[in-house]
Amino acid sequence: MVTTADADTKIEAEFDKLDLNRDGKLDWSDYETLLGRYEQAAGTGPEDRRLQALRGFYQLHYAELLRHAGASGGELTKSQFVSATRSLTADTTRINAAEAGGHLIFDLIDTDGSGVISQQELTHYLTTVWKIDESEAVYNLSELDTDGDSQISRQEFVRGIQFHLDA
Ligand SMILES: [Ca+2]
Ligand SMILES: [Ca+2]
Ligand SMILES: [Ca+2]
Repeated sequence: MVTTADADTKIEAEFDKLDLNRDGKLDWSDYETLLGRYEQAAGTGPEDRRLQALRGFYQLHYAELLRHAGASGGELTKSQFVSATRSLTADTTRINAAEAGGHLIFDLIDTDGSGVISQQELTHYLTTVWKIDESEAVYNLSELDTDGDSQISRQEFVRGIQFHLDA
């Protein structure tokens, strides 16, 4: 059983990940930085439809977070982000953000369009977008690869991402 405190710790870690300029606030400029990294990882330009879809997703998701936080300005503090994420996760009248985002991100990581993510594709994504170490990327694949075939299927990825965010 996952406690509320555990869930909050995960959401706080998510905030730290997203606050890319490390100013303790989440605003749209952090998402722009993130989208720029996705563009770099994809090796394409802003005309890439997968990137456009991801931008649209983040815009919608961020607007929903602001709405749930009751934020008057265009930024969120960490505590506002935590409560807004919890309330958004509980809001079943909206799309399942983790699932929708997971599919879009999968499409971008699977650069050769094979329908599965290889270790090479995952490492490229994680080191470019999230600036994590290659060894950590290897660990991440083993975490997501539930059937042990050394690749991540779409289902494994989307389920893994959801668990990561919702649990
Ligand atoms: Ca920030
Ligand atoms: Ca692939
Ligand atoms: Ca697998």
